[in-house]
Amino acid sequence: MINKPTHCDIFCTVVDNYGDAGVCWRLARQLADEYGWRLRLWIDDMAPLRQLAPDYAAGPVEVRAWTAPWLATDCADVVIEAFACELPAAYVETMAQRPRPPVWLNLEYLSAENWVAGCHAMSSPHTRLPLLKHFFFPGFTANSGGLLREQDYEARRQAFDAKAFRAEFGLPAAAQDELTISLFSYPNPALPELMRAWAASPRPVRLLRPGSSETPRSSGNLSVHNLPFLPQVRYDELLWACDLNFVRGEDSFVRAQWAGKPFVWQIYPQAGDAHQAKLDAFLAIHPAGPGLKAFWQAWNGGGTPPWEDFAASLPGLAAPMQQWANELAAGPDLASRLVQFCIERLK
Ligand code: TRH
Repeated sequence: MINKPTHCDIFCTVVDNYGDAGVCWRLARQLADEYGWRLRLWIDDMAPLRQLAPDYAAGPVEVRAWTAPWLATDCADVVIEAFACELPAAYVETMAQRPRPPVWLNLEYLSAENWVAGCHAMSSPHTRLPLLKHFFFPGFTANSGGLLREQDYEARRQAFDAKAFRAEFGLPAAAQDELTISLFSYPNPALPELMRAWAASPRPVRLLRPGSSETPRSSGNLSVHNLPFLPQVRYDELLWACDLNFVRGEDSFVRAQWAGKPFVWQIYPQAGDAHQAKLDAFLAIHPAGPGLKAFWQAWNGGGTPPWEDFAASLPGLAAPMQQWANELAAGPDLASRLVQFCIERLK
């Protein structure tokens, strides 16, 4: 009888960009670091991981290439398939051959939509084998799977030295009224107009673009700097160093919330505008007022983002953003909910 799961396999297929690898790596690292689980991360494309975690080979997670055809391997106590990727058929057979089947989880995408609470932790039996798959939904409420957040997050944030960070990347010390902004976005037709608004802004705007290969074009009151694509642990530092963060997708969106600073989310666009419901659902639960909501809607395809109004609302956003982060952080994080979920099923 297994009392404590110690061995976990996470399977990740990289669909595009960094989010699939980013979420899987973050979870794998946390389960290994904080719970002492023996982690294998099976991933079908190493390229994003090399950027997110250049030192991934140093452990504690064992990163394995997910090859086709699949090479037979033993099966873990806990098996996590990320974002409904399909496990190798031979591995599933191995799962079914264990005297006690593993806890099998499908880690889903994050959404603030109401239906998440009803679907989180639901199970579905395998059509042929004696296996049960559970759906694990990240989310913002107590009856969801929660959000990824490391136990040492607050300590790292407290220890962060913004001046040293700026110096390391060759940025001048922040002028008194400067607005430092980070920008991580999908191609966005609203950006050129926003850059014009920044150039014409009465306050100096310093725009930091991690991982950008575009020629930086400073003009008027806008200074643009390209930064390297930072290792994942250091991306938090960039968010802490800025007054306003533009983020996208899933993982950077969550990190911007932990940073407790004003942020603008560009949601991952889906066919048929399916993402709009997801955006609306988050805006409905977020406490920031109409200024932020109008700007976000515009940034996500709803016209020209009203920069002047939004800039005027920024000082008033500091408190609600931090309060939102505090409220979310008061609940258990995703890894601890997941561990608890597995322990209950392996008793
Ligand atoms: O890269 P993303 O757009 O990822 C995705 C994918 O498109 C995925 O298919 C989709 O399903 C998902 O979004 C919703 O955005 P995301 O999720 O923010 O992932 C980016 C990761 O890259 C995140 O872990 C933060 C990290 N990052 C760094 O580590 N350093 C950097 O310099 C930057 C800019 C990001």
